[in-house]
Amino acid sequence: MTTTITLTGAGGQIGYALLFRIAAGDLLGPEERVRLRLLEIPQGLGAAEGAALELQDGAFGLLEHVEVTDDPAVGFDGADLALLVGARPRGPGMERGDLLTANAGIFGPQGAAIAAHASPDVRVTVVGNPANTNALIAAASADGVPAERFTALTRLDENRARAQLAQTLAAPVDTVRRVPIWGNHSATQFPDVSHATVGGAPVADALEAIVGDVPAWLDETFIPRVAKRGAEIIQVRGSSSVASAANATIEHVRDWVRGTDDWTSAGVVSHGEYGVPEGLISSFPVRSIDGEWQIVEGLEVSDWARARIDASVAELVEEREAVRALGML
Ligand code: NAX
Repeated sequence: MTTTITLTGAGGQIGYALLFRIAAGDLLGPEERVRLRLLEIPQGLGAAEGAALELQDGAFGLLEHVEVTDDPAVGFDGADLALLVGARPRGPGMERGDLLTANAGIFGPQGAAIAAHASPDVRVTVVGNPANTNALIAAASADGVPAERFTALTRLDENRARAQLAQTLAAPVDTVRRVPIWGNHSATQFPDVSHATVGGAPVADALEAIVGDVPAWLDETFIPRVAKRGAEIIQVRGSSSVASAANATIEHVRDWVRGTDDWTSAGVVSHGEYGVPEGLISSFPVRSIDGEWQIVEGLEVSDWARARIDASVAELVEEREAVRALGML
């Protein structure tokens, strides 16, 4: 079998980190061949073409074909998976409204091109920021494609949260499970340890033995550390997260296609679950079953957690209102 994968922003940093892992079979396994379509803007074509030359030099057995283009109609032609990584970064003096407008101008037309040219069961993952609202705009512009086919990446935030917990508990990271992210991929996100387990036992008990006052530790240490990890990476590394973002993207798409054995996190369309207004693309605890994300329902949400979920969802509502006010939804 061969899967056609479109990657936007293929000439950028995360694109460069993603391409070689996809070609090596990390996304779809060692049996599935891939066709890559690299969509860039004219200024990014050289970098994408260079990456395509290096892909050729990798002599990857699973890689059938690579096409580089700046035409969305060509870029999304027959796409089974679309990874929307390219976005307009916030430049000096740019207001939030300017950022939303610039990105609406990218994700609206890309959503329309996906509807017109991609495979009917295309799965879209938005990485480019503001990821949730960009996914909302793309979904709204993709006539005939169900909104469930559009998702935003919050897996990196979940991985950061699990890694912080593992470090605090001195436990292997793969024994820390069920740490969903709620809301927006932004500083308001809520990494939720209420249902988390370590080695199958509740994390709360283990945490109390180590940090003492768990609610204070969550508010003052854990939540800000996870929510501001992107800024910490920029400060230490001198540039934003790249390989960890590519890794999370691989895990998100792989789980969507192949299924999960436990919860994870993804920005998916709300049908009103947990009081999140219908139509927003919000992060939830999710499972992937038969190739579809399903929101984990029926979880008990404390008043403390509720307030944090509501704050992040309020930001998503504001972003939606701002895009609507610009006439872009
Ligand atoms: P780079 O600036 O290195 O690359 C972006 C690439 O996108 C550039 O090559 C640019 O030419 C291209 N591009 C811009 N507009 C395009 C369009 N209309 N069509 C096709 N390509 C286009 O950024 P990079 O470090 O790769 O980050 C990419 C995006 O990921 C940014 O928006 C960033 O904020 C976002 N991130 C999202 C994360 C998440 O967890 N959701 C985490 C990592 C990252 O911060």
